[in-house]
Amino acid sequence: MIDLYYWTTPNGHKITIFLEEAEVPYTIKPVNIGRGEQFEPAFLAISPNNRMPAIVDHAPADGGAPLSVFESGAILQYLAEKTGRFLPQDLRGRTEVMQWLFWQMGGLGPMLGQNHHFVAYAPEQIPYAIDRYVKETTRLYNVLNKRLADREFIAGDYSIADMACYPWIVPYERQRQRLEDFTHLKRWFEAIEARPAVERAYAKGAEINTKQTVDEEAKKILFGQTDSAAPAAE
Ligand SMILES: N[C@@H](CCC(=O)N[C@@H](CS)C(=O)NCC(=O)O)C(=O)O
Repeated sequence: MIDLYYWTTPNGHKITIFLEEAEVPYTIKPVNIGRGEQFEPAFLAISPNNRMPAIVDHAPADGGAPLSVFESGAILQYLAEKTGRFLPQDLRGRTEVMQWLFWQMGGLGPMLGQNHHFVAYAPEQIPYAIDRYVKETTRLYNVLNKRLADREFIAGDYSIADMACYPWIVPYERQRQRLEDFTHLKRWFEAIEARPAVERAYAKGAEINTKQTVDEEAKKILFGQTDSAAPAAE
């Protein structure tokens, strides 16, 4: 029912986690971003920002033509609304989940992405940049740790907010963090890691790609993008 345009990165894993948890039938369409497949016109037609993940729903609720969605937060929201799972319907519960989902999309993801870039991928080690993003990562981990001090999951029951945050904590060592320093975050992380659907999601990823995504060729593609990488307006 759902085509998932996917590669094995934290933003990709968010969606396989949801689909496995909700047991929605889906087909993975691999988009090898390290080889430039995100620039193929057919993919850009559904994801104009040349980023995965994206989905195409062949059976949308309105019964109309196939519907595509890009941006992992929008995809999680769409799938939650479609299935009625992992997003409360009452005003307060829903608002709670959505604000943490947006926190992940606007803060945790982008900042930890910069951490990965300057710690692991940048052609030179820039102490100022490394320090800035490692410290910001620690600050965000602390925010999540505090949030989890008196609750099992980030917002009410297990939700799309947890699914959005978890894959970004998986590379904690590379982000120069120690989970032992964040007691509540560690407990939450280990509980999600042990969920069968999460295990299945990561196993699916391992079937698609066993190599490191960012090799030397990928660096040229991913980090050499200029304004001309975006398709020009007609
Ligand atoms: N805000 C977007 C970010 C997606 C994103 O950055 N995807 C990366 C991999 S994690 C990508 O496709 N990169 C390809 C590129 O940079 O050309 C989302 O959450 O979906």
